[in-house]
Amino acid sequence: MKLAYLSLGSNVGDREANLRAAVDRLTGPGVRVLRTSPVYETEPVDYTAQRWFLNLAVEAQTSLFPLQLLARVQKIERALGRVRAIPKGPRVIDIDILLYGASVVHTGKLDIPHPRMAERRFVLAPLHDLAPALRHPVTRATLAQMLQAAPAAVVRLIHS
Ligand code: GSY
Repeated sequence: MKLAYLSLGSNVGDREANLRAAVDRLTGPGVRVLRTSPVYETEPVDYTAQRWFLNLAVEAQTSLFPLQLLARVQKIERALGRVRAIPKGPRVIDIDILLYGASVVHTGKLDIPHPRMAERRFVLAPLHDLAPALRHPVTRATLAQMLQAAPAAVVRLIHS
């Protein structure tokens, strides 16, 4: 069993309902959601001319291997109607695997820890709410340290 942390985001349609639907679908064979973070409204990064996102983080216990977990989240993204129209553009749901225990994974399909998590306040703020003392398996920085060092970006707490 591993403890995995995932980041979820939505900026199309009923963003909150999309997040809830994705969290509900995560629990299933081999995956149990233990905790979800508060929800944040966050300014878009990378492709900025789009609606603001709602983001949250999830802590889940899983017996799936990383690529099996990736297949599960991609299935949920497809089921909720994600279409990859514009790269980094609007999406009904985006689910990223951030951490998988203290494992480091590099395949052509998947990199864990998520390679851009240190630059993304929209990832770090909700993740920090779940596990402030957790350490990045490579840099050994705590999430509290990472959040403090992350580039400025607006992340607004919506509700717990
Ligand atoms: O990588 C996740 C999708 N995404 C987001 C997001 O979830 N939140 C914010 N604030 N900006 C984003 N840019 C992308 S791409």
